Amino acid sequence: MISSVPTPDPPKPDPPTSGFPKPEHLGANVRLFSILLDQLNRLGLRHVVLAPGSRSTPLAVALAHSHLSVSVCLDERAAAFFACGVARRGGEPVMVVTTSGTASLELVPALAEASLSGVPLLVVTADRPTRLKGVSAPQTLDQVQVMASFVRASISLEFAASLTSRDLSSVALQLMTELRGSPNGPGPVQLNVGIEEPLLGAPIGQVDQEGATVFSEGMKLRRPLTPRLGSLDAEVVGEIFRPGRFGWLVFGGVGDGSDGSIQAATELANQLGWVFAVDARTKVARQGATVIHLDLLTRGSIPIPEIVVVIGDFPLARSTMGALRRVVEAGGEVVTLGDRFVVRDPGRFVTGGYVVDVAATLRSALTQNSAVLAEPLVTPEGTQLLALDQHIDRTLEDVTQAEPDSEIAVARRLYGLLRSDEALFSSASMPIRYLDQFRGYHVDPPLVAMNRGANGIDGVISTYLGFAHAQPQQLTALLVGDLAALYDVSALIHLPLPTKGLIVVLDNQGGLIFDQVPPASSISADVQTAFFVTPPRISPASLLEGMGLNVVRIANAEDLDVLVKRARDGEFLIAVLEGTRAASHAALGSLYAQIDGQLIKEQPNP
Ligand SMILES: Cc1ncc(C[n+]2csc(CCOP(=O)(O)OP(=O)(O)O)c2C)c(N)n1
Repeated sequence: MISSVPTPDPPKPDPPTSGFPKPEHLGANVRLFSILLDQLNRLGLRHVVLAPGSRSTPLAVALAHSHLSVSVCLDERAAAFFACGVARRGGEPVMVVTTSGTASLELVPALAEASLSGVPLLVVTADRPTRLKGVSAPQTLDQVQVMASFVRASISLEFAASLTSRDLSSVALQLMTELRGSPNGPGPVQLNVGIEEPLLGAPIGQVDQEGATVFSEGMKLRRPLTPRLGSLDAEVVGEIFRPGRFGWLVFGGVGDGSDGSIQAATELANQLGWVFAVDARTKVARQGATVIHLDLLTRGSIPIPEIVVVIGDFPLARSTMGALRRVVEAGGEVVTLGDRFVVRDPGRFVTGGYVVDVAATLRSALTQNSAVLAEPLVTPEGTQLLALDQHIDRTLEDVTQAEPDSEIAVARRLYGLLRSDEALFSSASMPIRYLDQFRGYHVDPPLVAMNRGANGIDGVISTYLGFAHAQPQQLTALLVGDLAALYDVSALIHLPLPTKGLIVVLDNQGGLIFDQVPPASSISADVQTAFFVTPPRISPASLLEGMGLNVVRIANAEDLDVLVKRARDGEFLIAVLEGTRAASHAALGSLYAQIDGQLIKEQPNP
């Protein structure tokens, strides 16, 4: 289907019948791209985002006649982030198509995000043919080099009559292989296509019958190379998950753990008396041994484990990173397990890492230990941390009940209201910190996601819209700061809007994060405001209202209840909490003081 305006699912126009030739007869270039699309579709491509242009004409025409789902977006930066969002939610590769020149360069921020967070984004950039490179031909620049450090692979093709459907089938296979399973795991890939004039290509019939005119009907489906990982060696598993020592299993950004890793980690932590700690982006209902406030717990002097096994992303919080460093300084281990050949050691203290099938490794540890353990172990450290975690949650509940108009209360309530079939996208900065630190226990939690690869505040709304587009039947919400919202507000002009959507803007008049980072205390208030916080000239609520969107100013967290229900019933709403930086900063300060007080009170005397 085609969506060129911000509506969820505009109808696909009927393919031209009388008066127009069929797409495969429009010209050789259209036919070539149709063959490639067909092959990619057979290998799993379903969705394409197109940014209009001239050099890309045959690609657009082929798309218009394809049976793929196509969204159209003028702004290439937004188009690429949108595609990233669709791919992130759906797990399958998504293609974004641009014309030549600066249009192609606009893809770079989303490519960086896709590269760092392992999203299979296929960027197709139309280009002038090679013979017109370096001779000042208009709208011609190096579109390949600029993307080189972010793509897993880059393929350059010239559309020419000598290309056969067999070649294109092989190119499709190569693209899918790189998108899905190159050694560094899924990630972005570029296809740069040089296109000669006439743009639609030579009239069909005049081209070589052995070449482009051979359509892909009946071609046998081939399979992309797929890396297969196994479990870690039994001996090493036995050494890492040795009963009798205290450890933490720390999961970051693992999603719903559909590979079974979350389930296995829950059971393993329970079996060994370890702590299983998860961030907001790891979807685990509170079961037995799960700690959700590790970032707050590590602010106090809690018992440090002998070993920490980190799966996925490392924590954002300085307090937790400090605690992990102390583990190593005390002679313990911090070990990473992951399914991609990527170095994960942001604090430069990791003592070992393995690229393995994580779920299989955790299950193998469970099996080994169940042979030697008659019943689950109980450790005093594990018991203490779980009790503290629950204590912190009660404090958070009391504080947010008492101050329901705070950003913390709004973030906590939004998370609490959403269900496991729904999703919450978050911007970087304070929104994800609120969710990581203050979200509260949830027996049926939503999927939480963000652009964590590069932590950009650009493209947040676009990615959210793509994330929502991939699951139109379920409500998808966004929690976003005022600057991140304004940065990408044009996405709401160009991209399809969700059928069931809720954007919650925390308008604290600038970047609150800059008050929370250590340099803030040494910078004068004037410089801090003008050079870092940058309060916007326009309030997001008025701007969004002016754009004709359905904006609701909320006064407190409870106002979200009815908005979530309305959005769930099929509306797209924007809720704005208008406050001040000073108030939010003060609320955070007093909450941290209370929690730190609790942690000290709860500690046994040394
Ligand atoms: C593209 C990009 N530019 C700049 C930054 C640096 N940065 C990080 S957070 C932030 C301010 C965010 O403000 P807002 O969205 O209002 O969230 P708040 O800090 O108030 O939670 C900026 C400018 C970034 N991460 N990405």
